[in-house]
Amino acid sequence: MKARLVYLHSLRSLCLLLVLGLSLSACKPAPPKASDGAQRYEVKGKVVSADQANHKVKIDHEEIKGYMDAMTMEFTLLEDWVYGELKPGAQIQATLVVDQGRTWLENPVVSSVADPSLVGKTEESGVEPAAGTETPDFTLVNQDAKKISFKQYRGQALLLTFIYTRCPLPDYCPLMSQNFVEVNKQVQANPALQNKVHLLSISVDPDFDKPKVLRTYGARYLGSDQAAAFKQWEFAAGSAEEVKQVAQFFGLNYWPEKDQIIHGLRTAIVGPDGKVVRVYRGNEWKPEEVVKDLEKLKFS
Ligand SMILES: [Cu+2]
Repeated sequence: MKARLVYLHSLRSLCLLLVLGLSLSACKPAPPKASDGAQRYEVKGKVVSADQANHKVKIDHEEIKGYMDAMTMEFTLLEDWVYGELKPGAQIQATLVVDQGRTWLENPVVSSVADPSLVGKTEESGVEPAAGTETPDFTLVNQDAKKISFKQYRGQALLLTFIYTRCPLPDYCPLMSQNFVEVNKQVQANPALQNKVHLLSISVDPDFDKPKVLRTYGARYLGSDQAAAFKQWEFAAGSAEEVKQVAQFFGLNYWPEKDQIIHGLRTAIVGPDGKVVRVYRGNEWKPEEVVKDLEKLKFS
């Protein structure tokens, strides 16, 4: 899981670094020429420290398949241009070349994405509303650029969660959306819940997640009959202030960092009476659990 995560982070900065790498290639010291017998391994890990003068970077790396176990060690890295990016905690991915007793890193891809453990920290700080708390009539803007307000869902259960479309962490927003797909499937297949549950994914990145972006994102998760599906499951943002208010109410903290949003996770059921039923923290809740909670609700 961790490997996938680093990989995705790296992909995001790959293009940028390629451009940067090319434009600066004139002043880049040439890495040693590897012989035909050189072996190459993928290294992924976290930068511990970097020493540009000596061209060394200390990396807390994952297992290097076929070469060594996970550990913290120093590697030779000759590309000067990359040192500006090598802040402690940055994610790094590179190819380790082992050639006639010498080793060095090639093709480094660095992402200064905040440490995913930061995301975990945001989980602890927010305070959720207690069950029974009346939900204010928040307003947002959905994927069709239509204003929506929480009151319009009265009479139905509202299952909401927070995401943002560019989220690169598979265990976070993409998982929430995948879970919603599953909940929605079970709800539609359940006569007691069909048409009684409305799903709402709220973006914490309203500057980027305009209606069109949300619509495209939603379409990825909805079935073929999208017109009907968007009626059951909306994707919304709004002004930064509108989003903030909803998030704060549900105890969700988030803040932008570079082109990412550092955020916790909150998923909540608001009952047909507009009162909070339950708030799930983090990413460990299961679709079945939510469906069970939905089944306990009384619909008039
Ligand atoms: Cu996310």
